[in-house]
Amino acid sequence: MNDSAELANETDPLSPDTDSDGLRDPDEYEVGTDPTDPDTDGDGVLDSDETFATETTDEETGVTVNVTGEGNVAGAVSVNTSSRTILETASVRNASASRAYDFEAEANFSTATISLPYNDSRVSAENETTLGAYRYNETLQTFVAVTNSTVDTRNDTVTAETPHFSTYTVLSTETWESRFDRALPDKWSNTDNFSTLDGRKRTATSRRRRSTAPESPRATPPARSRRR
Ligand SMILES: [Ca+2]
Ligand SMILES: [Ca+2]
Ligand SMILES: [Ca+2]
Repeated sequence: MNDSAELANETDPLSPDTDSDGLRDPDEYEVGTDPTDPDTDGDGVLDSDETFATETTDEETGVTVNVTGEGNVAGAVSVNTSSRTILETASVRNASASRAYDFEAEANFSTATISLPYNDSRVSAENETTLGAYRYNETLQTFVAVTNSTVDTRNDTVTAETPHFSTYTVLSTETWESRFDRALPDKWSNTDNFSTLDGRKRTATSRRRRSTAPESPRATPPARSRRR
């Protein structure tokens, strides 16, 4: 905002927070409060402590974020194209219908709704409705489906609600989950299947189990070759 616009709105061009309520002038315009009144709605709660739903669309990625929190949280959100190494794996590439995005917010929020654009040429028409938003799980080191994500096949976006930020992408649920259906040797137990996907190291769970002697005198499982 330039000085003449500030003057037209009776705000001080030298102060980023004219009414000293903790919400900067440009943020006041974003959330619709009065930059010259510290308590716009007169309820005794400062404008900066009021809860607002704010939205931002990242121009470079086309990702839209709608967040609910105190002040202009959307103004504190950043979206960047992710470069996580898991994106290079065949199972992610095969199922992927969008880039992956790293979300960050330099402010607290209660809920966020993210809308991720996808490339519909990456999926067959019958699979398009089964696209889903996936969140990178740091503990499991893989993408996990976000519950209740929705597909807008007209605008080619997948929308999901989340309480916290991480890396998100759009995957074909069918293709992504089919890697679990690959023929595995009968002798594999479920836990073994889980820990060897994508050549990942054994999970923390299995490491913990091994260390709790003398619970099981079982020897280390024999090495298994992985067939693809
Ligand atoms: Ca203010
Ligand atoms: Ca104000
Ligand atoms: Ca108020």
